[in-house]
Amino acid sequence: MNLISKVFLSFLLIAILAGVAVAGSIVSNRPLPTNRDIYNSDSGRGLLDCSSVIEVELGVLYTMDNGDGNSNVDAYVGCWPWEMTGPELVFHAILPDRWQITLTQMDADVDGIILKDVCDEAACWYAWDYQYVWTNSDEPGEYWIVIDGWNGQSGEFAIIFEELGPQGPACDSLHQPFPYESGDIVPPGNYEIFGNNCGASNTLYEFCGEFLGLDDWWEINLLPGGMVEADVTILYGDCGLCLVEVCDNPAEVNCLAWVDDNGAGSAEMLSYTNTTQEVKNLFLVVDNVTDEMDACDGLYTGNIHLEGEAVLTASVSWGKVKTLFR
Ligand SMILES: [Ca+2]
Ligand SMILES: [Ca+2]
Ligand SMILES: [Ca+2]
Ligand SMILES: [Ca+2]
Repeated sequence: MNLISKVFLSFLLIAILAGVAVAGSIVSNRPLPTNRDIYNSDSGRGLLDCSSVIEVELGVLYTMDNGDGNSNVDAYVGCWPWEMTGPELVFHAILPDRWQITLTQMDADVDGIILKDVCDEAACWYAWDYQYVWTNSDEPGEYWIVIDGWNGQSGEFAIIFEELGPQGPACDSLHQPFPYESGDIVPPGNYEIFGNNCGASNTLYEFCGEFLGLDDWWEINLLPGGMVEADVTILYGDCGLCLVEVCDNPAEVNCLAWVDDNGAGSAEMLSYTNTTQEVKNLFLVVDNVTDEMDACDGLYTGNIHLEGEAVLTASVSWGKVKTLFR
């Protein structure tokens, strides 16, 4: 209940505050506060110490301790429901069109609070618990990023600010589900997959089910007679699956199968048998069912079950694939 509540609330906050310009991966076992006064109160404005901010250089990993900062702000009113009674460190950044901030917790549970245009806790634009936060539309500008300790905590953390390039076509960002070398025959079996559709592109939104969310792509080359069965769950969102034959031109994807039978948090399953005499170059598309273009709900898990054989004809390097598992 706690996890779901937090995620739900977090995305509600995103929608209210940021117009879904920022997509984040917010996952935590931390319970929601029982005292909501801190979230709704008027107290705690204008207290943030902006006199000694850390100037950000893109691409540099900062390993720091918020215990070196002052503890002036306990609440980010109307923006983040948790009591942030630990000390604050404030970063100042001029960010490019598309960017990503990665926060790694080490000794303590600190959170990131993004202030836009002005260094004032009342200007809270977005906040997140851990991992990375990135933009899926252009949001250049001047930001202050506060690293504050939840529940009085302080300790070491690492943070890096990076520029994201423009989103490429799906063919540039394929995942390979099988742990083999290019050209190997892949034996029957069950292969686990996981990913995060936030940060993916939205290549497929028509022609194969109307799936407006961001979509993540997996490549499967099926030998004649081979059968593939996929089940995938977007943990906190509504999953849709497509199986298509082309990754570079959405208008020619030739949709072989698609499914959206169940709601948020539930698995979707589809299967396909290659009844031709040719190797079929297939792409499993994990998509997000949403009313909003380019929305995403993040983490997903699933399985690709193979009967008969596939062959790995990797069209992208493992290096590129690995970068997707940041
Ligand atoms: Ca604080
Ligand atoms: Ca945290
Ligand atoms: Ca889509
Ligand atoms: Ca669904």
